[in-house]
Amino acid sequence: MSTWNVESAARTLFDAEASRAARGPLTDDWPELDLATAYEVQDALLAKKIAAGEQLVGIKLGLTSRAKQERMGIGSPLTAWLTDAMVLEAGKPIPLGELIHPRVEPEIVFVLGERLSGPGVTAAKAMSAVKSVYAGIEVIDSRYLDFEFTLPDVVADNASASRFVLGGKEFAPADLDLVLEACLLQVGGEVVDSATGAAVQGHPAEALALAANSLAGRGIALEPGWFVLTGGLTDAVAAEPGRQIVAEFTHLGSVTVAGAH
Ligand code: 0L1
Ligand code: MG
Repeated sequence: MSTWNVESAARTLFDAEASRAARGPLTDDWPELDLATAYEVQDALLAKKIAAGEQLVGIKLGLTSRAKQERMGIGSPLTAWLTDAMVLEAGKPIPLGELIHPRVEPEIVFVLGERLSGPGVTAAKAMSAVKSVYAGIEVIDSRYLDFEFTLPDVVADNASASRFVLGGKEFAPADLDLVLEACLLQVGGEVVDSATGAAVQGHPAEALALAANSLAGRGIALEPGWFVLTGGLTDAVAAEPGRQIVAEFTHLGSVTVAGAH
């Protein structure tokens, strides 16, 4: 019988992040770890962050696009927590010295104006709860060696959440067609990937509805003011010292990050 439990798994992942020491997947040691228990580990990890002084500021979805699902070899979207410690101010370098092996991906980000509570949330209902839309970049940093994990592993690890940056312009949802909103991902001045908002579950509002309905299964509603990262539009690219990465959107504007030297 396994000696692992929710508390020991959460402690292990919390310590791995704090000490910048990647480890093998939890499921190598705890093969019985299932999805429901993995979300309990994720919640216990959040509790540790809050006990350490962080505040909950929203949620992220992960693996909502085919590009991300194919790259990570996992076909199911997932949700995870965002805290204020993950906010990277625009123009600030990615603090590589605090991270393990960060990667960068472009995202469409919502800020909620109303509470959103499943089940039964449709994309239209989800969109009506959105106050603002932003261009965004997420910096992910798996606590597992080489970003290799199963679905329960990555759920337990808070979906590799690490940092996120918002673009400088706020948009009303009614002013945008997010299905057609295009994004070019540029590294060092060269376009390396592109996608439109349709890449995220057909429409980023579908991802938001998915999050509201899946969190409802755990008795959780999405609160006004929360950020919602709807998931990487493209595959992620590695952050390196001085390497400039730009997510340039058609209407949302552009977001630039660079790894600290
Ligand atoms: O890429 C990963 O580490 C998987 C989880 C996060 C994916 C995402 O944020 O879209
Ligand atoms: Mg992401």
